Amino acid sequence: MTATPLELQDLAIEIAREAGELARRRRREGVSIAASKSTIADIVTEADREVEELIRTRLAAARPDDGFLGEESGGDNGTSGITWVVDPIDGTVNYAFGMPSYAVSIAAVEGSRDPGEWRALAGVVSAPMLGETFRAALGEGAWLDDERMQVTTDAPAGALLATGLGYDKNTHAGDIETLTRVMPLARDIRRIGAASLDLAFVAAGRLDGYFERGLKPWDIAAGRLLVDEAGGRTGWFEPDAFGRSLAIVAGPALFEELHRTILG
Ligand code: LIP
Repeated sequence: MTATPLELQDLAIEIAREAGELARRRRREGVSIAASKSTIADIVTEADREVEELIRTRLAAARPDDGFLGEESGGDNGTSGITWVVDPIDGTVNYAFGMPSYAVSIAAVEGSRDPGEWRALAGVVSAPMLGETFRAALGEGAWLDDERMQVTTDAPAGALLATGLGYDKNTHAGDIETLTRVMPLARDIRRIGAASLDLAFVAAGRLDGYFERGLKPWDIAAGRLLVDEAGGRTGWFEPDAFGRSLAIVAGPALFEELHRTILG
């Protein structure tokens, strides 16, 4: 079943908005933590599971031959060569604490299931509490409502950067040391708590750049296409001693500076 990137994008928008509404409704009714994952701080709520199930069901009905890779329910290989990579609620800790910075992230990719190698065709990041849906289709630009997004190209007062510290306490000292080295480039730092939104905000020029170790494919699948289509650069680099790949995201010049500063 073939489809253009724009058709895939439109399907993702429709499903992401419905999923976002479900997440919002469930949050109003009260959150229950279903389990901890990699560490006690790394949680999954009942809503994460329910929202992923909704997305998976809708995608399977619309495109039964495609593969699926989701944060909560794993994956299966399809036969079409297209895989949907889904984070039902990116920013689960924000969600659980009642913070508005969470988003549904849905991407359609082709080729490998490895984020360093796949080709993204469409990506949507929908933030129900912000009332915003960021979207991109390969070769069609990145958009927020009717506005075409564009990454920043200079930061005369220093770059407004975002980063994240993962859930594993053993990695915090190293990440803080990296942050110390990056600070001379920075105007200030933000920790938004949802990687998909960090990427969407770089695409929209609300942030100049972003870097974080230990992200998962579903955290960044949609957001990377937003940044690429907004004229930025995204890199996914070799894992560190803890097995955590490094994502660097920025406009072209700042990307080089961050790369040099973090990886030497
Ligand atoms: C989270 C990210 C967050 C990052 C965490 C985690 P989740 O995704 O978006 O920014 O620091 O490591 O991956 O678990 O909320 O979907």
